[in-house]
Amino acid sequence: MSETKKILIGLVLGVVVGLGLAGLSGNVYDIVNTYILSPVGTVFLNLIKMLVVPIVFFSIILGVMGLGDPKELGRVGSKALLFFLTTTALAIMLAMGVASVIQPGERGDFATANLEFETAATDESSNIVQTFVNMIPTNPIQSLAEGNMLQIIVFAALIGFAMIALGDRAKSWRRFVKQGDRIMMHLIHLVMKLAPYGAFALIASAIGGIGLDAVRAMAWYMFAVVLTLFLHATIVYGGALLFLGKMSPVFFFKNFNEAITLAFSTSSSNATLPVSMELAQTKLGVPRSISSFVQPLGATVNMDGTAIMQGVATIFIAQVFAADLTIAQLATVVITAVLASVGTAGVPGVGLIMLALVLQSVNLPVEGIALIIGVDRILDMLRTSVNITGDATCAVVVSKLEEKHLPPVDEDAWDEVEAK
Ligand code: DAS
Repeated sequence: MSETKKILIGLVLGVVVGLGLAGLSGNVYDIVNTYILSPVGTVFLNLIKMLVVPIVFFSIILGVMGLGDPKELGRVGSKALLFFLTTTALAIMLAMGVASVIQPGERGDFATANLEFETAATDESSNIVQTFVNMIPTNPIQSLAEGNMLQIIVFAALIGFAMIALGDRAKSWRRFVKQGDRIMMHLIHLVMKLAPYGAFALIASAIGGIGLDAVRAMAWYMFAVVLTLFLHATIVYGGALLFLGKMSPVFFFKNFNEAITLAFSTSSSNATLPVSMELAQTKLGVPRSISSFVQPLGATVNMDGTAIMQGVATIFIAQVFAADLTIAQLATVVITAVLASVGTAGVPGVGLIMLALVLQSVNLPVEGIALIIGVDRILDMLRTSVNITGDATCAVVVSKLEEKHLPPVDEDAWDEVEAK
């Protein structure tokens, strides 16, 4: 049985158990979650996260060496950034359109909700210039230790360029990096054997903790988010794959679904990176030199699913508070959401923090987040799946656009024994 099928079985069982727990008293859920679900889910998540930094680090070095030319990296990076910013802007505009039609904030009584919400937002993430300046690490060991993805990308890319320049004088380092990458990828395969159990525990814990009342009260809001996520993935990504990537969307989703189920289980783009990069390279034909740069960059810079939640949530909260947004304010929402997503890591729940920034940008009450926080954990799973799908779609599109520029790479030649 395929890994994906095993994970899906884990997810289905987790939903059943989660719904069962949601119907029982809070004490039962607390006990089961504290002593079983949360530990199992956290162990699985931590095992994957343990491998993300070394895999991304080794993979980018090898990927940059595969490009062979800094100008090529500049071309790949600019195409990827253009794709990311365009699809994120499309995502949030689609979301605001769907929310304006469905009107989730007009359906249901939200006056009783207790609207206390501490804004944990920081202004740095909305300052895009600062974000790019901060990409340069002052202490790369600290960047690796903290998992600062953008700084790791810069540090690893510079090492890759140095190894290109050093040529045969860096042969032993090339072999070390290649072996390191092989070891990490083997470890990921070992950890992924636990994925069905981890997926079960994570979704049972999420659904059991939500409670069915919150889902009922927020059904229209959730419907608007899920519908927009589906439309964006099928229309925007499907169209990009077909017309730009020259790839059948059916082929793409058939070969990438293990990464999508992992993103859904973990709610973390970063944790899904090792699997999503490997599938892009081995199943979707994306060269490592493109995949290892575009997907880690996308995990941090590109969050279309998150932008969709923010678009729907902004309209929903505006409706609940009877605030009419002007065209200028809607444009501000689009720009703020796109910029806020640029410097934010792909980890669980980060979209909600960025939403505070978006609401503040148009003077909407940030307390409105208290209305949606109860169902956000489930929506986070779905939007993270869209986030990483967008990153992989970009990698397919850029590799198609770049295929005539990419030099042939013979990584096995790097393993040859040093000439005596
Ligand atoms: N969980 C985030 C991610 O990993 C997305 C979000 O919080 O919206 O992409």
